[in-house]
Amino acid sequence: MAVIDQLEQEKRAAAEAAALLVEDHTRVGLGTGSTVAYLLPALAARKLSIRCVATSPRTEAAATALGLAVEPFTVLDRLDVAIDGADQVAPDGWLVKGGGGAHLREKIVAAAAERFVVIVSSDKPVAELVAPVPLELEGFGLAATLSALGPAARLRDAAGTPDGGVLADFHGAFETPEALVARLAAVPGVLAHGLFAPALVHDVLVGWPDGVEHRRIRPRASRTLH
Ligand code: A5P
Repeated sequence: MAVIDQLEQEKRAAAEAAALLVEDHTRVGLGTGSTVAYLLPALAARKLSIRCVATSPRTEAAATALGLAVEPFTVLDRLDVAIDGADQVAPDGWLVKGGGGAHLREKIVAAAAERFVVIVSSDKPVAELVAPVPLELEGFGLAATLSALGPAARLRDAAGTPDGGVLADFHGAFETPEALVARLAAVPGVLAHGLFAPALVHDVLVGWPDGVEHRRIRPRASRTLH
């Protein structure tokens, strides 16, 4: 089988396994990307009574077209579960996300969820995280922000985000994710970065050629039904 086809099968398998984790009458955060694209039909097929929020306009459009009830993320204060892809997954649960430019909303949704489930194909687990790390920058003072970040930060050739942010990537080396998080936090114009700490991550479902591996990163919080 071609490598691309194999990876697509792995994404589908991880996404379908994640769809089975969603319980009826819950609030669900929907991520963004090609792996989540397999989640949406699998979730819709279960015909659950769930309330969803989407991390991007494209996920919202796809989910709505499949009959999932998507609402703006303005009223709900907590989610029972959020499911999303990732660009890199480290053994300790650190993630790089944002290849699709939705990392600000994705992090807000992940942080609001009692359980954050990451779905990836077998090319995403890495020994340690490496650049590029996606950034979302404030347009006001953009040149000053880029100057503060140094030459390792480069604007992405992409449209701005739905929240008015400017997409960029950090291409430099970093010792640890914690060190880069601290460095980015010191620059006020950085609205978001694609480093997700293990404290946000409960489960990682990795699709492999012979099945789906379930990595448990942190225990889930207790869930209340709404
Ligand atoms: C979107 O901004 C990203 O965080 C995606 O979740 C990530 O890039 C994984 O995307 P794929 O599922 O397409 O690999």
